[in-house]
Amino acid sequence: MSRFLIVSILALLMVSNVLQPVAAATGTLDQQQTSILGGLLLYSSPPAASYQFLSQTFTAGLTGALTEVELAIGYEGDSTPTGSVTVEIHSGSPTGTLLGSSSLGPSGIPEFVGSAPDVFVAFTFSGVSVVAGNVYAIVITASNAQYDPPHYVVADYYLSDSYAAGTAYYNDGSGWIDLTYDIAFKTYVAEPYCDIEQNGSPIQNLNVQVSSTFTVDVWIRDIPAGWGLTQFNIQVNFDPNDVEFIDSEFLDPNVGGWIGGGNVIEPGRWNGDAQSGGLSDVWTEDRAWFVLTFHCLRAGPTPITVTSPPVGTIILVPVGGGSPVFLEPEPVTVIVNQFEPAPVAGVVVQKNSLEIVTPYLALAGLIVAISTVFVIKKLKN
Ligand SMILES: [Ca+2]
Repeated sequence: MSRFLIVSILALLMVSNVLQPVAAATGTLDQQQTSILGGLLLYSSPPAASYQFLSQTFTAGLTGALTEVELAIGYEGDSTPTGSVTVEIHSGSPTGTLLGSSSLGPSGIPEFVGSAPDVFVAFTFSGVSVVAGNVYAIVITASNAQYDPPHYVVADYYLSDSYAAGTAYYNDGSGWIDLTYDIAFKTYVAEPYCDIEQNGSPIQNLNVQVSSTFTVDVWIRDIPAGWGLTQFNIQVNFDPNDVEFIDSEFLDPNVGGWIGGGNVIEPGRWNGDAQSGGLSDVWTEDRAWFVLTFHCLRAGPTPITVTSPPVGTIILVPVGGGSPVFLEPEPVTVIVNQFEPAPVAGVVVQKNSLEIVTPYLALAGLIVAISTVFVIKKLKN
């Protein structure tokens, strides 16, 4: 009988289902298996003459940045282990491509008493993207952590297939062996979302002087590493009684055969789209793609909402080829507060038509050129 089975069977004697959350995670809870009935020993005796490494596969339910993996992990024994624990994310299987890793030293992993650890410990990640429907492996290794106590234990739900979309593995040097049951884990994913910013900071309100113009720059930003933009479709909705659309410009990158354009397709709705010349001509950097110019018609608040159309149409493909993902950020709205200009030289300036903009601006010597930025972000705070 191998050592991991010994640990699991001992742990069966005491059942634990008390789950204590740690500090609120960044991102949305995606996949989880939180039943605990035992534990698997995690160790690597120096100089790694013997070891037992662990893995749990999962199928992502959300597309975005994997921000955290939580494991119910702890140590037991009379003293603190000296080794650290590393959690890696691999694509497909424990031997698949390494996507990222996160480590905690002994001080970051709590002691437990009883059958199995039941406190979930967060391992944080950056730069790891997951796609809904794809399988990933959480690979858990320990450095300089011994078999004898004090040692690390990772909680599991012994002998039950409690998570259908993945499985636990162990590796003691003879390869990854499917345990057919599951480790306790949680994954958190930050989905792409829209943001409206001014000078780099998110805003909900924008103050603009009536009869002035303002611009809306449409950016797509924070494209995940390893992915490229190949096509997108964005709409900007506004009240044509409050603001007047003047024009929009497609900011052609002049590489990759990109074509794009934008128009008002119905009153109060501007639609812009662009696509690369081919799947190998993807765009990977932060970039503004359109600039829209509006004219304020009358005083008062008015919403401007940026959306992606009903079907997810910000399309990314893996650099080098692969299946596309279709991102669909939630709409975002900014309230434009249009205010009356102060009288200039004792004359109340007229408003409400485009024609007066130029003389007014010339007279007052003022121009309100507020650049508002629409971005697709990877991480939600
Ligand atoms: Ca399973």
